[in-house]
Amino acid sequence: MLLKKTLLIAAMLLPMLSANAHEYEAGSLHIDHPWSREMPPVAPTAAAYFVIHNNGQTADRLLGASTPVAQKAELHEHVHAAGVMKMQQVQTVEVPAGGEVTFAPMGYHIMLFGLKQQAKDGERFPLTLNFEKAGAVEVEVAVQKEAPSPGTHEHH
Ligand SMILES: [Cu+2]
Repeated sequence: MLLKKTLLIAAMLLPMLSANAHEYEAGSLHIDHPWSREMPPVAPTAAAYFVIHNNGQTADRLLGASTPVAQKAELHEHVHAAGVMKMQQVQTVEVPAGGEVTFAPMGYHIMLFGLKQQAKDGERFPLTLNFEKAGAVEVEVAVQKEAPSPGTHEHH
């Protein structure tokens, strides 16, 4: 009976916890709050966002990404061309020494194609980011309805 109650509370807390910021360290890289917007179940693609800080003395480079939930993951950017917004694939994204790169809606993003199913608000899925120097870094992408509010998080 007590165990049942504990499990119930854990199940109630879980969605709240996953809405919180989470972060990852890999060498001199710090990856902040990977997230993805909840999409309709029929949507063929999704996008993942995060911020990469490089606290090191040398630049690193994001070379690609992969996830078991999609057939293909590409690095994309949004570009303005003749007044039209479109997105296109980029081969690599540099993370400058002592700098940061933001993946966010209307900017850089990881585009996921061939999803087996759309994740729902409160769920998480694994994503592996492949860096030139830091190597493969696995993060969990939090699925949420709204973009995370900026500035909830302090950095040095
Ligand atoms: Cu895209």
